[in-house]
Amino acid sequence: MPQAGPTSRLPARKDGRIIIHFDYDCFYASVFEAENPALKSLPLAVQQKQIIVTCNYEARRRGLYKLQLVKDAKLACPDVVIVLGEDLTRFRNASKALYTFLSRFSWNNKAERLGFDEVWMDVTDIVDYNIQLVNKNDLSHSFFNLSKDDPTIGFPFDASLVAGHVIPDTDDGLRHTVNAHDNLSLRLCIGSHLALYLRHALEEEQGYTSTVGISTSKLLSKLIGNVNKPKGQTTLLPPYGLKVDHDNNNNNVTAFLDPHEIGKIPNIGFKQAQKLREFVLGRPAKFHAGLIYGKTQESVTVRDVRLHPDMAPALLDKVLGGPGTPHGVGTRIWELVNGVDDTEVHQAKRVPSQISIEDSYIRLDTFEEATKELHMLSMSLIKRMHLDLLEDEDGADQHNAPVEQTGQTPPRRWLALPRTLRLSTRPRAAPAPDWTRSRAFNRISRSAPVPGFLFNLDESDEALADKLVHDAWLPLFRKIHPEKSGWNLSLVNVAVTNMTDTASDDKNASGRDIGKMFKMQDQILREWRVEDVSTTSNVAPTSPNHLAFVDGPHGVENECVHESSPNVLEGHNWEEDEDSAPVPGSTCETCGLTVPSFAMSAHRRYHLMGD
Ligand code: DGT
Ligand code: MG
Repeated sequence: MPQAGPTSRLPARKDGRIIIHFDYDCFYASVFEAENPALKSLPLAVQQKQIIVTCNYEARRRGLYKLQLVKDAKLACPDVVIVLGEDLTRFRNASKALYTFLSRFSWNNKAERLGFDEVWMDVTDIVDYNIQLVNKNDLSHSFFNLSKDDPTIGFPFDASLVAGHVIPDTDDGLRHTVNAHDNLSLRLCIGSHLALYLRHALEEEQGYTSTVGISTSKLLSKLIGNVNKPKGQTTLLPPYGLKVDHDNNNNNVTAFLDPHEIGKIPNIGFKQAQKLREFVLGRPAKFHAGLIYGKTQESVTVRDVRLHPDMAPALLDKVLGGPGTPHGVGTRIWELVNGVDDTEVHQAKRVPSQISIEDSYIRLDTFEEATKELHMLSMSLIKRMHLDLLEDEDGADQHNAPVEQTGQTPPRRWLALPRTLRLSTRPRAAPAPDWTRSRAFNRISRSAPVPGFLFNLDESDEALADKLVHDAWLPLFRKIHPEKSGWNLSLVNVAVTNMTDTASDDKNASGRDIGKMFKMQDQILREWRVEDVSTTSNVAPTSPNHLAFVDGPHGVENECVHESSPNVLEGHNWEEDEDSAPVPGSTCETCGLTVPSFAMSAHRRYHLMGD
């Protein structure tokens, strides 16, 4: 029996934190502009395959938009400058540099990236420190301390007025005046000034503009930021209210969230949103109509779900449940539609939990071609390993320490050592007798221990890649595809996973001295030995479908799921970052393009608009 009444079970919202969410404006285009500022005044678009993945605001002013077909973009704006964005290295590096820049302002190190272009910072400690220092009788003449140790580091600010936009809007369009005796109001106001400072610092010192949201959770800060794009910031004002009521009196959180289409709520996945639409409408939602955000009768809002009769976690469990559904899904969704999100902003990770490189192919069906592709992927993998997992002996990591002008590479050491290699392929299904081809999403994977030579820094990348292909990838490949021909691959992914941190001094770390490590290599590798794992080995298939390994939210591997599992392509997940998710990401069911996981929902909307 579902528990009764939307007002009877109210999730508690903790408003103790102040969280800032950053989304860089037209990120890929901005990376090219930062490299070549002359591009700033031109309409600039970044192309991947046949799609404009993003464009700068000059291009948007001239009618271009994200995820437009290249041919349409050229028609709309014949003088558009198009740059190729297939190689993600420059975006990854820019993303890391910006993240490092922002993290330096953090005191508690709680700065977390989502994909390449979003960052959350939990600035509760900085705000709480500063609130003690403001004079409540003279808020306008405040000084923001950016350091606890040095009171001269910071900036003057007016703590009586929130910086930037607010929701709800002020009636007179003027800046919102803070009630000095409302603690949450003052804390959010202090957070808004820090956000303004950081936004300007990002622009002036790094050349990137951003769109920022300020609230008390990851969910609310991300969504409120979207309200004023680009180069804007928005604070969700109190009262946040713990009471759910139909008219949203005294509750700016539900008043703000309620009009959102249910599929727009981060962490509510694509298929979950479809189930919720169906449930509220009482009939299957028309797939296409239901997904054009805010424009059709199929649009089901947060309010429709939240205030549905009998709405409660147990009912949501029933609506969303099924095989493979994570435990507690009903409670989680119930909380989200009520604006409750207590998930933490994770502390910065020094090293990724896995490094994964992949490419997709129209046709890859010969052993020779596969060998060539594996070599290319290995070269990228080795370069990424060196960038992300090595630091100079003096402690600078490779992103901040380009090779010296002298050409001499300073001595380097490994920050972390991956223990497992994983090869995945995605075969295309054979055509049916009528020559139609069903779309295949299932990957097949095999794993093996990382061979010790991969950590040898004296060999060239080329030589290492060659050895890796012959000693590791090809044996795994033959296990996945024992036949010399007869297959056709749409994707190949190579990855190193299962990182062992060598940088910390605790007793679990393997020690950071690479010289010592090589001496101990055999011993260490024996300890790491991982048996070759087959995707089908630990779960008996219940259908003729292949089983595939997918990457879990924490870069967890070797989770077996069916091709049709609802979790494979579910929407945004806070826990996912660009390093732990395979790059570029998941496969679009419609066009087969590989899209970064964080961008998948936007990509799907693109198809729906175009169809
Ligand atoms: P914004 O935030 O609206 O000013 O524009 P962007 O370009 O920052 O867009 P955002 O934040 O949705 O995505 C960040 C980057 O991710 C973007 O610059 C390009 C890439 N991206 C976004 N959507 C897709 C997609 O569907 N496919 C691919 N391949 N890349 C995408
Ligand atoms: Mg962006």
